[in-house]
Amino acid sequence: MSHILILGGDGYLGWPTAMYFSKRGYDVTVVDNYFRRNACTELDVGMLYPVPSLIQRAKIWNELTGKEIKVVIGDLTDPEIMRSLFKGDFEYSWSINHKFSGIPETVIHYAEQPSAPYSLINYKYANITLQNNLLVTNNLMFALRDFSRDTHVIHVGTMGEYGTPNIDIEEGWLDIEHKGRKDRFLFPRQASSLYHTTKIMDTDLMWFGVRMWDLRITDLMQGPVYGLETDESEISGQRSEVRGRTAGRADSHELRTIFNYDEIFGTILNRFIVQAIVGYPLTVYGKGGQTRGYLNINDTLQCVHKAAETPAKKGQLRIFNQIMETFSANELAEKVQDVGRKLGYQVKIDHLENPRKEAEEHYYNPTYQGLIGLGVKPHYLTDEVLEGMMRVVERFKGNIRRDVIFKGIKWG
Ligand code: USQ
Repeated sequence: MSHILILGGDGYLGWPTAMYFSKRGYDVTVVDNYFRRNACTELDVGMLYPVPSLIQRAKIWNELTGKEIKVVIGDLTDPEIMRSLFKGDFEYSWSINHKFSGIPETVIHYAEQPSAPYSLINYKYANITLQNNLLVTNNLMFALRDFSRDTHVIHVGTMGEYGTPNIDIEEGWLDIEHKGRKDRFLFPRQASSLYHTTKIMDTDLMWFGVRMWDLRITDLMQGPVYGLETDESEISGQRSEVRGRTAGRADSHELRTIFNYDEIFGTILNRFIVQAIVGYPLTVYGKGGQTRGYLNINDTLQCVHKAAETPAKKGQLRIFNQIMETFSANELAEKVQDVGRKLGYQVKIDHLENPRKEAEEHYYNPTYQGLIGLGVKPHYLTDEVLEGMMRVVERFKGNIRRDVIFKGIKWG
């Protein structure tokens, strides 16, 4: 059984990824320090529903499927904790037999502060973002150098590394001809937040590790993700039935991922869905021409799986653009408005003064064929998908806090 280590296994993507691989027969270990949950508590931003601890979720998963997701609670900015995961001299926070699964064949690295607005609240949050993201990545590079150069790392980067250049965006690399000579370089990167800048720096650290130590790394340049259900999270409905409760009640989401709709940790489409349900005018920033590449959370899982099945070669930094389609903020708002209206919601669209410093009208033409070439089958943003999200969110309407939807953290 292939051992897969998921760094940041409690987060929006980490926990669904853990269940996805566990269901497919991988031996899964997750590590997390509850950074995201603690930040949500500290900043009082709320979540759509309460989520059991990582340890509780691993126990529920085991109860339902008989499968084991091993849990380590620890802070990966501590190099000794990172190194212990490769040496085996650590304590599981939860596991059935507490037996080391061995050096992982694959590491999926999500253990980062993921919010652009968080990184620009003030210098303190900027420093937390820089320290967390860069130390975790650097600790991982050195652990690989010292204990396991064959392990394949899948890192989730961001399309925001490229910014919005006035030329087509390639998948990671650009061939340059200069004064009659040619070479291949990382595609120019110019992020508009400090969070996105740490992802550029991650790419540079990993590219260094590949050049110096022949590491094998896949960097996935992901766009904003939407969605709250995956096949595996829906198993939890069965548990409610087993317990004699009605499936679909508020207790049937125990394996569902962390879902934020606030300005700091919520991404645009997830936010718009919640706003539509609670009658809050959709918060389009500025002119709304900001265009990004989007993907369904189920496609994140497929992409990471395909990347794991076909690892990068030794000494290769392989980069894919992980998006399935592009939309402007206005297009997303109009889609949510249309579907909301069909469901009986009066959805208004607002254009707020943009708290961010970003181009509101720009050229955007990224290439994103690589992952589809590996066999990923995209889920597109259809009316049915939007309706499905609204149907889930409306069950938790009573939990939605209007005061956290927009605070206006200024970037400029
Ligand atoms: N936007 C609005 N209204 C909102 C929220 C966002 O108009 O209420 C606009 C933003 O101004 C931006 C776009 O929507 O132009 C996307 O914003 P977002 O908050 O959905 O995404 P972002 O801050 O860029 O970050 C998110 C994730 C991050 C990931 C990134 C991918 O939080 O972890 O790396 O998406 S990307 O955007 O491609 O860099």
